[in-house]
Amino acid sequence: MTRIEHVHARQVLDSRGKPTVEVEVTCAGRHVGRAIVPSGASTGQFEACELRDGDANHYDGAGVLRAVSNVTDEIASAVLGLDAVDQKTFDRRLCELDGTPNKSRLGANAILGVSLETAYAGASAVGIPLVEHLHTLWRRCRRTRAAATGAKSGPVTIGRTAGLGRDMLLPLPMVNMISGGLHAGRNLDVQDILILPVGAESYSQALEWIVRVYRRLGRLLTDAGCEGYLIGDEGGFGPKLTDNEQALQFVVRAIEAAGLRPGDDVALGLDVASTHFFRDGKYHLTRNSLSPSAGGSSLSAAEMVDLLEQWCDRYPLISIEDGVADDDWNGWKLLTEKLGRRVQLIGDDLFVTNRERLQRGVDTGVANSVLIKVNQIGTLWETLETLALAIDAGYWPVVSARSGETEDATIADLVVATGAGQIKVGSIARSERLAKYNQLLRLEEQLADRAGYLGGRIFRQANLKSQISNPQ
Ligand code: 2PG
Ligand code: MG
Repeated sequence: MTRIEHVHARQVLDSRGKPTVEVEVTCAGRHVGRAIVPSGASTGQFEACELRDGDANHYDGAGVLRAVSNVTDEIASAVLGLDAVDQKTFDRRLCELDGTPNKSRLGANAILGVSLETAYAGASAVGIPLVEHLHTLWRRCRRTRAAATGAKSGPVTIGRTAGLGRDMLLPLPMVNMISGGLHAGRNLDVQDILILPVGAESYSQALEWIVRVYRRLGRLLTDAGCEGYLIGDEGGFGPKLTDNEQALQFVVRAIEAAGLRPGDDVALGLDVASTHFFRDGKYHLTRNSLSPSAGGSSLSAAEMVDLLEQWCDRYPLISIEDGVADDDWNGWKLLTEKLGRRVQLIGDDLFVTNRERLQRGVDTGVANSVLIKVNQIGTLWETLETLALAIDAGYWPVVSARSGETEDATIADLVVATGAGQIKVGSIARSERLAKYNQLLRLEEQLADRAGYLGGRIFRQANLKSQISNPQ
């Protein structure tokens, strides 16, 4: 048993210059790394609560000094002496101490910092790298779940999720090329136009293709007079375009300019983040000129789904996140009925990494994939539990960063350790993004044959790719 001896926290800044919580734990007389908490801009209303000071004279109210003192006072006293290796008991203690359903008393930012940092302490106590320790925790979580539910410890849906979640896997990266929505001053309605290098044979090859496409895209945008050098919060280009669909066309052209085949080598993904333009039961699009048949700029859920279907017909799209809003369960049902056999439908704002919300989705047949963000739920163990539920239910997990990030690269180790199969951490510009991509390169080298790579085969297993039509 390795007991927590000291917990320290401080306020540091994230990639948008916004304060966030950094935590350090001392075990066996030494510091063991540090964890820094990320923060979203397009946050879902059902996420765990991020505690901000609200003092207008200090970082415009965004300070986290209360969260920091919650760590150093109440949380530190409660966890001193606990075993750093027993993450489940540790995280339960944190949840009980907070006592609210959404961690609003102590703050999910305070709690997550301590939870993640304890994983570093646990790894150091056992004397193994973080990724190995997380893999042990993941296996323990799946065994616990299997014992509780009577389910076999392994994917229940053979074929669709074969290989996912079983062993360590380098992930298929889903990478932001063009940023819109809240991440780029609402230049576009859609928040992210992403690429998935499904034809790459390894993680490092995937990364090289991504960089190639990104560079070609910058040149194409610049040549077209569309500011191919301005970048959004996550490092994707933030051009002022007249239409959402124009962004898709630019990315397809960039893939071709990179000498790669749209669809077969590199497919497209979207994070529509539609919750953020959903009001009074309508989806209010401001950049929709190319699709007038979809019914103008204020669309019903059915028209929104039709628009997404048209895009799937015209472009090699294989993944759509938050195509409809986080509380539009009927819209989600419709979307899943129309496109669920054809594309990956990711619930982000919809599920907020929350087991109960994901279970509702599974029970009602809504979506087929879930975004996993550690700070949406607030502890590592709960994150693992949601991942385990997703894998058992045949939902593809995509581990994701936030738009406000730091040099903390824990999620790179997490995605490999759990074999989740896919990761989304923004573009390949900005160091808080590269911190994760580079850690994955290290893990690829260090783990060698111990970690597999399914890459785009995840999609082939579901026979999705054969249904993707070529772009015009
Ligand atoms: C998302 C994330 C990351 P944010 O919507 O998926 O792209 O954005 O962190 O702002 O919620
Ligand atoms: Mg999202």
